[in-house]
Formats: sequence, C-alpha cells, structure tokens
Amino acid sequence: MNSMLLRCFCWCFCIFLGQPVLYVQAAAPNILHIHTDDHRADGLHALGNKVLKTPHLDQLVQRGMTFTCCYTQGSMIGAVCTPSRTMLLTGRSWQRIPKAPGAATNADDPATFLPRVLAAANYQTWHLGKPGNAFTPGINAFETSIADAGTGDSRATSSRRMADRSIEFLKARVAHKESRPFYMYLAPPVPHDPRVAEPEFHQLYRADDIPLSPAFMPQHPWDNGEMTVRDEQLAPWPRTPQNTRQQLADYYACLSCLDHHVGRIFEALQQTGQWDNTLIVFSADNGLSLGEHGLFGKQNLYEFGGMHVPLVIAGPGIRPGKSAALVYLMDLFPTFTDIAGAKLPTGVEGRSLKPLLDGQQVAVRDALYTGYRQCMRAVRTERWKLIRYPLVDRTQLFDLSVDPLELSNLAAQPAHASRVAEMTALLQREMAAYGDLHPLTVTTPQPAEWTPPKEIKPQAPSKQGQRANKRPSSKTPR
Ligand SMILES: [Ca+2]
Repeated sequence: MNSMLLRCFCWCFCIFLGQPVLYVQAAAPNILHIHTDDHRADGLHALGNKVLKTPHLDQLVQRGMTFTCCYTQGSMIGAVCTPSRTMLLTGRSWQRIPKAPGAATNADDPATFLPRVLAAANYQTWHLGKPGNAFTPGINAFETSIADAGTGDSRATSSRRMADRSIEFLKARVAHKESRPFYMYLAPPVPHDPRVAEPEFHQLYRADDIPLSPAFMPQHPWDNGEMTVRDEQLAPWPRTPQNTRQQLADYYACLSCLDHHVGRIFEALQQTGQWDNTLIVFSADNGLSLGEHGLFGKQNLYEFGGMHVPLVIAGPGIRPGKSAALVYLMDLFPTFTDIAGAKLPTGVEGRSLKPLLDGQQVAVRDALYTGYRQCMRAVRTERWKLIRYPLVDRTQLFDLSVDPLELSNLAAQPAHASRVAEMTALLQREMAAYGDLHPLTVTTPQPAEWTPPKEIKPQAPSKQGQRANKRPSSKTPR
C-alpha cells in the first residue's frame, strides 16, 4: 500500500470509529529539520561542550541518533554556507551542484530539489530562514517560504520569530485539519555573527569564566591560503585569550537563545498532537574555528573548523545512540526521501542513512573527503586524517584516535611516510569520484611564511554581549 492510500485509510478508520478527527496522524512521519548557521560539531552541552546550556536540543541527543562524523563536503567560495545549503537541497556533491563545472543537465530542474521531491510524495513543505547565503531556487521551491534575514536590530530576536512563526504553522495545520505530513526546514541565521541574542541569554555566560580550547593559538603558524577572509577579520592578530573568551561567550549566548525557542516549538508539537509522528533533525550548514589553530572562520579543513557539523536525528522508530559513520550533509536528501517514501531523482549522490538508523548497517562509506577553494583538500578515515595545501606545498597527517584537536602533525616523520602516501592516494581517489579536478601539487609553490596585515581593522565583539557580561544575573530565561 503506498503512503497516500495508507493515510486515506487512517482517516477513514478514525471516522468509522467515531473518534473526533481533530488531527489525523499521517503514516509517513512529519520531518522537522532545524538547520543552524555556523554551528560547531560540539556546539551543544550533550555534544561535549559542558559550558553550554542547551537543555532542549540535548533532549534530542538523549532520545535520538547522533552522527559524530558529519561534514559538508566543501566550498569554492568563502561563503561556505551557500554550497553547503545547495548540496543539502539537491543531494549533489560540491563540484556538481547547479552552476558548478560538473553540473548535470538536470541539476537546475526544481523538480529535483528536496522540497519538490517531498511535495510529490504528498508532503506539505514549509521553510523559514535566512535568505542570504541560501540556495535561492531551492527555498523558492517550498510551498511556503518565509525569508527572515535577522539583520540589524532584529538579529537578537530571530530565534524568537522563528519559533513564533513555526508555532503558528503547527496550530494552523490542526485548525485546517491538514492531513498531509509536513517537511519544515528551519534555517535561522544563528549562531552566525553578529552574535547578538536576547539579553538574558548573554547573562548566562561571563567571558572570564569561559575556558579556552587546548587548540587555541595566537596565530595560525603558516599561510593556509585563506588567512584574511572576512571571518578571520573578526578578531585581531595575534588572537588574545580575552577577545576569544568574549567571542565564545557571545556565541554560547546565541546557542542558548536558539535552544530556548526550539524548546517552544517542541512544546507546540506536543500540545497539537504532532510530536509522536515527527522526525526531528538537527544539523548545521558548517562549523567554525572560534580561535582554534589561530583561526576564527569556517574557511579551513580542521576537524573543528569549517566542514564538520552536528547531526542528530530523533523521532518515531529511531534508536538512541551514537554513530561514528562518515557521513555528508547531502546524505540527508536520500535519507528524507527514504523515510518519506518519495522517489529519488537522478543525480543525487548522497547515501541514505536509514540503514544506519535501522541498525542494518554501520557505515555508508570508508573515507570522507573535504575541500576548500583551490588551496586545501583533506581526507579522513575512522582514524587518520590528511590535509594537503597545494599552493604552499604543505601536508598534515593526524592520528585522530589520540589527537582529535589535530595538534601533532605526523606528516614529516619517516615512520609515517607510507601512511602519507596511502592517504594521498585515497584523497586522489575521492577527488576523482566526485569530479574534483584541482591539482594536489603546483609548479611553483608560494612561501608559507605569513605576517598579519596591519591595515585590517578587526570588528569588535557585540556591544550587547559586552554589556550583558558586566551584569551577570541568575534570572532564568523565558
Ligand atoms: Ca554558515
């Protein structure tokens, strides 16, 4: 029986039993997808950052499956967000997304975009999020698409507005007796800078109390090819503990504010009878360095730099647990179509994670590669990670099993020469598989030495955050 017939059957059965048909649970689950902006892979209390206060999203970790090794595949521009969000809504790899050199002829066809594919399986599709850095044709393909840039004075309340509009939508479905399942794609501009939250959340974090990562460095030790991109100008050189702690405090405030309002959406799901049949997916478009390795942005390939993102899936039938499978964000496309019973369009390269959620498989690939512009390529297995910087002829090799923060580069050690060769070959294999034609060596490498520019004036941390941190309060956030 297909999903539409099954839903009709459920509806008729309720009427036959004389039950009040306030809302009929659809056979296919609703999908609530919360996709945040610049959110580190460890950016929840339950994901390892014990300073953070994120009780609502922590509940997802406790009741769902956490994928600890999820990545966006790469970016050909400084705005890593845009290709990431495009891969998510097309299921295609970074060199084959619409407009990319390797794009297929149907890559621009809106019928192949995730919202249209789910709509074809009778899903009600609804998006609210930041329009800038989005995949515009993709968000335009939703039945309802609400843009909320959250710029200027409206930034601090962007999470509140997201929850308000989402709750209105959930209540309207009940009022209108909507029988289709929904796909809600919430993509708030949080915790992307400017890092401004509602004041009570800034009061939760005093900069002086924020610990620095063991990977904090005043400056990246050499030129990685993207040292002065916009995000790197958010802090002065050399990076200072004081400035970094303030930026972390503001970042954490934005996450706690987001978490509070996500909790309101969860409550509305429960109150409207839609909680039990809703799959909740929490992910982000990219990570952020925030002072580790002397970097602040997402334009690098360190594990807790640009490409590693959080991913948690919770809901009906999902076993609680953790998976260290190597997965990409674009895998969510076929995962959603698999769960929704939708037809997968040709050209989707992501792989369904449903067999992992069902416990039938433990992996979907044996290696995972990432790239940034022409200056960085990386590949990792369960244990080993190699990063190659062609423009300055540098290579890093890390043993992630003992060095998850990538502080000890083993590439120059003779004992690891064969490992470097093996990982380089693996990187070349992955690049070829995804149509990445960039070279791993150049004829005339540039010097790797680097001196910070003097003419760039770094942006100050948010004034709101500074003010709030001077007046700590025990007030409980609303
Ligand atoms: Ca982003």
